[in-house]
Amino acid sequence: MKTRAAVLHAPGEPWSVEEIDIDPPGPGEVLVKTAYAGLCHSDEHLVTGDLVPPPELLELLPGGTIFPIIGGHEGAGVVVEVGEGVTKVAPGDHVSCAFVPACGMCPSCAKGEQNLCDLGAGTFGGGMITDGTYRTHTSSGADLGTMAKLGTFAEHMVLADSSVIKVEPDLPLEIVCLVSCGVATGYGSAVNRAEVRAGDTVVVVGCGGIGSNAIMGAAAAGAANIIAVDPVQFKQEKAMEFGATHAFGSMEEAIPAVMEMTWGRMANSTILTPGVLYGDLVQQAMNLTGKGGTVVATAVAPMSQTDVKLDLAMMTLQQKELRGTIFGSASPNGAIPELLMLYRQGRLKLDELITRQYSLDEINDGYRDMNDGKNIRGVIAFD
Ligand code: CXF
Ligand code: ZN
Repeated sequence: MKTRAAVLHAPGEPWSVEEIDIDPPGPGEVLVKTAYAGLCHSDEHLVTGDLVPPPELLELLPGGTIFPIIGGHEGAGVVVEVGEGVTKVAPGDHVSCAFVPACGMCPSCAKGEQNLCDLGAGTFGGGMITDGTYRTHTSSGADLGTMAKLGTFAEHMVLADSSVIKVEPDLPLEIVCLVSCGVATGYGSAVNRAEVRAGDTVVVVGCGGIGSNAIMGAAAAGAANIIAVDPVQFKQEKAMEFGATHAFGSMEEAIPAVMEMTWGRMANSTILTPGVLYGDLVQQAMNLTGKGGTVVATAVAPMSQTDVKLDLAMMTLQQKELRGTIFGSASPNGAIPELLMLYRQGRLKLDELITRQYSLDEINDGYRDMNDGKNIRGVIAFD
């Protein structure tokens, strides 16, 4: 059938909203009518080229490229049709999307680390998780890839059943959308990866769609001091609404205050959630973090970047840790229902994350607003 999607044909180009062809779901797949898609910075990383694999990796992919690609890896919708053998969901079910699929059977899934599911290895390039072929095609018949095996910037999606999580039908689908990347990633960065404990001092660097949730995660874990760092005044103000206790424009400016509030011991953890993670931010985060503390690298860094500024001797001598995280180190099938339960109880301010809704045709306006620092989260609302 025909549907509409925002397609990126090459880095540096705008999103092209066009009619595409979408096939029926194959075995183990589901057809979803998209309700909302989040404008996360990670899709912008495709536009800037930061998330485009380097040539030595690209040449291993079928066709040697990830383009053209349907963007979007944060989304929610309603199941329309299921393929052969699907028992996890049925038509009419409301689902959240998982940008890391969970097969439930690989060693990572079996150990409760679904965010590291072996199926996630093929997030970039190639076709469906199920059989490697494509369900989406341009109007001229070329295969169309999907961001993180989802492609939520489309009115319809054909997804592997390992990429969807059934949710309660009375929950607002825009909220079900947000938990699919930003909320889970930010909240989990604090709760699971930084392992924030009651009484901790936590610094969150970058207070957009991910950092705002890291602040809420730190607050939920009982942090005593939550220091928000963002150059944009509006984001600092929102950070205080989400539970930050202090806000500063830069890491450098935050240093004296963190020193004073911790009697010189510095933060237990610093969580890096800026729009782009550059290597020179790591040592700045280490400087804010005390002995035995943890720096969590959550934001996506350019794939071509291999240099990091790091005082390795002090990291060793002060027993600090630098930790990466994907999906907030949580299991999508466990975390998404939990986060939605906290929302239902009024313990997570998720409505407040959405700054503005856009139509699919307005997607480039949405990303311009994100880049201009106007949005905590913009979402595309489908009909
Ligand atoms: C990203 C990481 C790269 C794949 C898509 C999701 N994480 C958060 O936005
Ligand atoms: Zn994201």
